[in-house]
This record gives sequence, C-alpha cells and structure tokens, in this order.
Amino acid sequence: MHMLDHPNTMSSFWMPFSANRDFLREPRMIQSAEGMYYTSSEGMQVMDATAGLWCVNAGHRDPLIVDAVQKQVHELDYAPNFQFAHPKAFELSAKLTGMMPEGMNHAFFTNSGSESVDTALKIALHYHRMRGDGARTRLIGRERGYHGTGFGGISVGGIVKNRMHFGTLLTGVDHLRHTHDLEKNAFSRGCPEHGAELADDLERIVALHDASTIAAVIVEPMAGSTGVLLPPKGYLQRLREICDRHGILLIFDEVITAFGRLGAATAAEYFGVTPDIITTAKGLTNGVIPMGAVIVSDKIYNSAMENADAPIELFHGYTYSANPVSCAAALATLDSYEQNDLFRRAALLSQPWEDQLHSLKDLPNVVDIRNLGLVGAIELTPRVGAPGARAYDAMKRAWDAGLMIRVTGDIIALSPPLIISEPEIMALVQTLGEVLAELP
Ligand code: PXG
Ligand code: PLP
Repeated sequence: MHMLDHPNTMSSFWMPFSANRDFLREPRMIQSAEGMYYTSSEGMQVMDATAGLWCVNAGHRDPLIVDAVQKQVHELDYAPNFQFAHPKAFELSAKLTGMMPEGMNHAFFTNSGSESVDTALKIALHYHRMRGDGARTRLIGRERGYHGTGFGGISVGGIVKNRMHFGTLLTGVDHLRHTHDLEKNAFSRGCPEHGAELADDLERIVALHDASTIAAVIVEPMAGSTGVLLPPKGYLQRLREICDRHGILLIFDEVITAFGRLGAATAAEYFGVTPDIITTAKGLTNGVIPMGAVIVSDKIYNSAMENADAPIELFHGYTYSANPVSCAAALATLDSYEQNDLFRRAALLSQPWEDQLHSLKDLPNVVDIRNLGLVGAIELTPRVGAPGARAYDAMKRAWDAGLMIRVTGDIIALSPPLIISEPEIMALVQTLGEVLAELP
C-alpha cells in the first residue's frame, strides 16, 4: 500500500524525535484531519488530544486559515524582508503585539520556536552590548527546560538527552533548579502551592558569577515538553523581582503557552508577570505554515534603534522571516482565535477539564495528575529497568483506541485543540482511562 510495507534502509525519511526502527515495524500514519480528529491511513478516526504538537489550537483545517493561505499564494508568494517588505508583515506585527502585554510592541519574525529562542538570546546579548554593558554575556536556563533544538536552545535547555550527544554547546551558560516536586505537590489542581522559593536559586547563580556578567534568564512559564511542570504559586513573580534587582533580562519562552493554551493570549497575561522578551511559534499559525515571532519590549527595541552603530541595527534574520504566506496564515489564525473567542473558551473549559482529568487518579501506576488551562499531564511509575517504556506503550495503545496522546519519559501530556467540547473531553478521558486500566 505504501513504502512502509517495504522499508528501504537505503532511502528513508529520518523521523524527528522518533523511535524510527520501531515505527517502521508498526507505523501510525495520518492521512487527513478535520476539527478535533485525524483519519489514519487505514481510515480510523483518531481524536487529537495534543493539538498536533501543541500547535493546532483552532482545530484542523480551519476554513478561515485555509482560505487565507490559498489567497495569499495566488497574490504574493514570496517577498524578501531584508531591505524590502510587504504590508502584511507590518499588519501582523501590529495585530500580534496588540495581544501582548503592555509595552511589548515590536515583533521579530522567525520560522520556528527554535529560531525564536536563538533570536531572543541574541537580542539579549545585543541589547547589553549596545548599551555599553557588553560583559553581560551569560545566559541562564533551567533544568528540565525545553527551548528547541538549535545550539542556543539546547545550551540553555535542561534535557540531558538533548544535550549530551552534541559537544560542549554554548559557553557561559548556567541553569536554575527545576520546580518539579512530587513529594510536596502531587495531584495539585492548577499551580502547586510549594516551591516559590526555588526562584531564589537565581540569587545563588548571581552570587557565583556576579550580576554584571549575566545577560538574561530564559524559562518556560509552564514547562510543556518535559512533562508539564507547573510554576509554583508566586515563583514567576519572584523570578521577575530578582531579574529587576540585578539588571538581568527575563525571557519567557511561550512557544507552547502563547495563543490561548492557558486561557489567555499569553502566560505573561495569565500570571500577571511581564518579561522583557517573549518567544512564540506553534499556535501563531495554527501549525499550518511554519512561523515564529519574538516580541520585545519598547525598552529593547528603542535601545537598538538609538544605540545602533551602523545603519542596520541588528545583524540577524532569516530568508523566510515574515514571508507573505506565513503572515497571511498568522493573520487569519489570530482572527479565528478572536472570532471564535477561543482563549475565553479555553478558560471556561479549564474547570471541567481539571475535574475530568483528576477522575483518573486511582488508576494503576498513576503517581501524579496535573493541569492548567487546557493542559494536562499524567505521570506514571516507570517499569523496572525500562524508563519511558510504560508511557510509550500507553501512546501506542491509545492510538489503537483512536486517541493521539504525547508522552515524554513516563509522563503523558495532553493539550487538545481549544475547540474541544465538554462531551469530547469526557470521551478523551474515558478512552485514556480504559487504556491506563489495561496498561501493564
Ligand atoms: N520552546 C518551547 C518552550 C517549546 O515547547 C520550542 C521552543 C521549539 O520549537 P520548534 O518549533 O523549533 O519545535 C518548543 C517546541 C512535545 C513537543 O511533545 C514540544 C515541542 C516540540 C515538539 C514536541 O512536548 N516544543
Ligand atoms: N546557508 C547558506 C549557504 C545560505 O546562503 C543561507 C541563507 O542565505 C543560510 C544557510 C540560512 O538560511 P535561512 O535564511 O533560510 O535560515
């Protein structure tokens, strides 16, 4: 039927972040999608409990977005944005920054979260240097952080497997402790009570290196990729205060959290903490066309414009930065979020979502359930001697039962499109419960 019937080791698609060999033996192929559902190559309906990879917030094949992309390809397929521009780039920048916290009015466009992270780190270094504070070169990430797969992102990231095979990475990077503490916080509903003081770990790093050497701290306001690690109550406020005290820029990596995932346009808005730089991607175009954006404060943008030592203020950019088709997709996506009031919908659904998810707490091997907005995670005990195997097995069984879930280690992560209905939440949890009940 397809090439997978005859896997050819001489020529094959090297799947990203995948168990390639196992997949070829037992493929899960997707043919089409509509709204909340995929159809597999075998014609099976599969509910998308992950919004693709956290990106399809408006659901699949939203007609508004599909039409906008089709129209755009027919009018202006490509235009460079180095020394030229097209109107939709400015239009999108205005619309996007209108959704960002007060005082964050400038967008730099990229093609992915990884590029957004690299861009943000470079802007932070550039900012200090242009102000004559060029000794501030250190970048601080956090254990268990995920910031994509560029060398910048894996350097500040805190996932051992994503770092250990790739040499010495960026120099001058240090990491905060992560905030995941099951002993104190298991089965919290929403953000956990314990652990705000873990933000003070930044003071330890400042004491070690001196603030005058530190450019920026980058954190995910809610860590998605490493298994939904929620910020303890008060943690992000405290991190903001410590950064302010020491002149350190605060970067929120909102590649997952922006565009409604928590029931607000950004996690910054949701938590009431404004960083200096926000990185986005994924939900910016609903996954339809690759695009990311870095949104910076007026302070950072104006400083670049005022302190530039050359006509070009920032020596950075991508061939496809703000390409017209991506811009059209993003404009239509943001329209769709607005017209369908999807961020408010996510906020309203977060309570039934929480209640449904926590109903799974007595199933075998479940050691934690956590939730925030329309994000959920179920942490399982690892099988002896085989970390990750139990959740991987759950992922395969869920697929066979018509449900797409994501797993990382022994954690199941859930992040359905924001168009999900209450009956669909119940169906999702029902199917997942059946899978977990049978899982060896
Ligand atoms: N930062 C954060 C916070 C992310 O979550 C990236 C940067 C990188 O984005 P790109 O577009 O370069 O992949 C991400 C991406 C998962 C999963 O299953 C998460 C991501 C990507 C793929 C899978 O949790 N996050
Ligand atoms: N490599 C080469 C040889 C290039 O010419 C370019 C762009 O001109 C790049 C890499 C970077 O590509 P992109 O701008 O798509 O990131």
